[in-house]
Amino acid sequence: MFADASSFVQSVNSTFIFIVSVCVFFLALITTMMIIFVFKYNRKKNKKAVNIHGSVPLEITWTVIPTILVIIMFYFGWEGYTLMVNAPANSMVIKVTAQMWSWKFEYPNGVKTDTLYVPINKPVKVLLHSQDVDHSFYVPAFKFKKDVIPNRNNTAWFLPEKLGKFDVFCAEYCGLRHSYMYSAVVVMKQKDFDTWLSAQEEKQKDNDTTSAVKL
Ligand SMILES: [Cu+2]
Repeated sequence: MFADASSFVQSVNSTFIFIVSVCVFFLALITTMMIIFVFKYNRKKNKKAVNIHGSVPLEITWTVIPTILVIIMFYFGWEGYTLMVNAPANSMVIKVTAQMWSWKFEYPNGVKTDTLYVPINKPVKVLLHSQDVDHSFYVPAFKFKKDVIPNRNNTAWFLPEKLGKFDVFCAEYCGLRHSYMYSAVVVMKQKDFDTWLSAQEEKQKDNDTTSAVKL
């Protein structure tokens, strides 16, 4: 959960921890108060019920504190969101096509793969297309998720900061084999990536020629 596999991980984690801490704090506070009140205002000790008719300081307190807290949560969310939607100009553009029930990735030189390969420390902008129904491109290790909707061209970006192989899931229920719709993103050194990409280009060119000859 805390592995910094992309540049978004830190900010998403700190926002998440902040929200969970606030929730846990209030859960503990309210539960404790409830238990105390159950004993303190027990019917045996307080034979006659008393009504109170509002309290201005109390009303202000429980309006102002939650308002401030949700504004802080909104601020963190908004800041993270604007960062996630604005891809840097030097991003490598990869077309991602989702269909029931697989992913296809297409690189600037036309190479197509089922697994996503990217170089480390280089921003990657994804152009998301769906051929059929709603899907969602989700890389948990990158704290990255974006819906892939038919007839709508969503874009997003991420910056991989750790070498390795990470899961890619579809995070939008898209039919019977939705749970099989997974792939992987492999983060490589720039040099290895360049070698891999040109090798793939050669290979796919060869395949094209062979299939053309067959025809
Ligand atoms: Cu899907």
